Amino acid sequence: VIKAFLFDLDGVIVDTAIYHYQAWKRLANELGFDISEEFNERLKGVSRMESLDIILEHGGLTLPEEKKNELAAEKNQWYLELVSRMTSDDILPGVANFFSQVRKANLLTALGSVSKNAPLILERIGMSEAFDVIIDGTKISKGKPDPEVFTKGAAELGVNPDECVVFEDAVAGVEAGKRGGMFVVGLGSPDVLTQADLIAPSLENLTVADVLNKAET
Ligand code: B16
Ligand code: MG
Repeated sequence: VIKAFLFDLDGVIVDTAIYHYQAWKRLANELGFDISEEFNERLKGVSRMESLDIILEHGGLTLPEEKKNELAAEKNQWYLELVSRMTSDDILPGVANFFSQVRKANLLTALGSVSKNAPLILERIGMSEAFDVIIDGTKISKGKPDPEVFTKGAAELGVNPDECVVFEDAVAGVEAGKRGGMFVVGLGSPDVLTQADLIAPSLENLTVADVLNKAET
C-alpha cells in the first residue's frame, strides 16, 4: 500500500531548471565556452559541485579546488538573483490541484531535492508548509542518482521504500528513486526518462487516483 509521495523540486514543483541553466551558461561563457540545453539535461538533479565538474570537463578545464569553490559561489549568486524574483505564480500548472488531492487521500509528503536553496525557493513560492518532511542539499552527502535524498525522506516519514512514490523530471532523479526501491513517476519525455514506472508530461496530466492505481498493481 502506498503511504507517501516524495517530490523533486526543480522541474516538478517549479521550473528553476531554467535558472540553473542560465547561471551555468553565464559561467561557461565567462570561462570561454558554451553549454547547450541538451547538455543541461545532465546537470538536472546533480549537486552544485558535481555540476561544475561536469561543465569544466566539457570545457576541457582542470582547476584547483579553491578556484572551483569561487566559481560555484559566483554561479550561486547569479542563480539566487533569478530565484529571488520568484512568486507563487511560478508554481507549475497542476501542482496546487494535485496537492489538494494528495491531502484528501491522506498521503504523507516529502520534498526530495539536492538543492541547498530548496527552503528559500519554497518560501518564495509560499509552499514551506506543504510538505511533512523536507530533505534538501544540506541534509544529504550524496546527490542523485544516489538514492539518499529519497531514502532519508522515507525514513523521516516513517514509511518503507515500497510504500513510496517518487515524482521526478530528471534522469538522475528517476534513477535515484528506482535505486531506492520506490515506484517512480517520470514527468517529461518517455524518450528521456526510460527508467520510470509511469510517465506523464507534468503533474497537470495526472490524478492521485491514477498514480495509486498504477503503483499498487
Ligand atoms: P543548488 P533537485 C537540483 O535540485 C537541481 O536539479 C540541480 O540542477 C542543481 O545543481 C542541484 O539541485 C543543486 O542545487 O546549487 O541550489 O544547491 O532537482 O534535486 O530539486
Ligand atoms: Mg528536478
